[in-house]
Amino acid sequence: MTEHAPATGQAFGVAVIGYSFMGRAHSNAWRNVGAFYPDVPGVRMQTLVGRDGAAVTAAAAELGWADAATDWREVIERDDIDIVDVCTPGHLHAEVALAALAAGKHVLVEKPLANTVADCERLVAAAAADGAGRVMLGHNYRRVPALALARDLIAQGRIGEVRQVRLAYLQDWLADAEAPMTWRLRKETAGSGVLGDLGSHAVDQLHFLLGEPVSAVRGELRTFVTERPGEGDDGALEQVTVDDAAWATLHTPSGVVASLEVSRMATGRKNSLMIEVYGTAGSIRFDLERLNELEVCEVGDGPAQGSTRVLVTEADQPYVGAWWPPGHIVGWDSTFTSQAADFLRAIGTGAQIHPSFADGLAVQRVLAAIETSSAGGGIPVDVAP
Ligand code: SOE
Repeated sequence: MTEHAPATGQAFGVAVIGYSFMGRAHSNAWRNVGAFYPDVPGVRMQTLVGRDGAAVTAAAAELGWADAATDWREVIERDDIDIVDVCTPGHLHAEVALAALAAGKHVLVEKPLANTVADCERLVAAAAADGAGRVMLGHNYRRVPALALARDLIAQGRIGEVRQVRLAYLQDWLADAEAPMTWRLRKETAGSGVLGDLGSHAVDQLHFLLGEPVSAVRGELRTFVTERPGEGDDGALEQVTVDDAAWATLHTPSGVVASLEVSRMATGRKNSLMIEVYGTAGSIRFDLERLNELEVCEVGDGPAQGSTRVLVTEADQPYVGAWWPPGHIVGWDSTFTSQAADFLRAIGTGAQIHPSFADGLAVQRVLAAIETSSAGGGIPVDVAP
């Protein structure tokens, strides 16, 4: 298969590995991308892959896939598959993505890229190898119109020199101590808890909005509920081996200082990624629970000085034109569709796409440094470039 053309016919055959929450969100994106982005190469929703044959067959029919399979190794070798979309638990990301790259496929991986720095480094090397397909990391919030606009405003200097950033990604689906174990609560499958799950999004947003890496951290991890009912019928308690909440102070080479707070026990917060960027000439505030809105403050004078609520729904604003008329807001799901469109466009043109695997490695190095700092009682830790 040449880099930019489907192996068979005029559409790229897609296989999604995994059919839980992210598998469903990605299926929705592959199903809708052609309708909202007719300019990108076409896709054929070929195969949905999962371990339970009956369950994945039912999910494939429900989500619009041509067929279902239980053996991802067989699927990624098929000639009718051009794109492999990895939506498995984190401990399988590297194995599946490396095999798909070796098979000459284009590869999209859900965040975080992998559970360890070493696995991320292997993926970066494989993606750079001759003949590798295009790759992309699924930090979908880069495709929220308000956050893409925020990045543009910062890059244009509209809030001046950035000094201070506040990041908090808060959910509460684990606030109940009786909420049962899942793969996300075991280190061997998730790598870490909320730090990798939600902290990876927040750190990637810091990199995205500022255009520079994190160079040093101090951090603390906390597990509030150390054991939960297991998934078996007997309800026996199982040890939680990952973090419930994490805090960190992040430093950048240009002198920006950011605070990071992530939790999946923040009672009342359902999916609140709050970002505040404070510059010398203004500031920006965003909350994912109000994802169509951006609060912008540009220092001025006169009686109207203050913050403005911008409803980011104008066709000339990032990632809006493909959707609806002004004021007809988009949803969380739209970010996956816009992400799929950018990936397909990059496959068609051969252009570099972000987040790349190198972007994922940069995030993982920050997360690993936070864990090292926490283990040392909050000591300052430099982040490898
Ligand atoms: C659960 O915390 C979760 O589904 C994350 O895994 C996703 O990355 C985030 O977008 C929504 O919440």
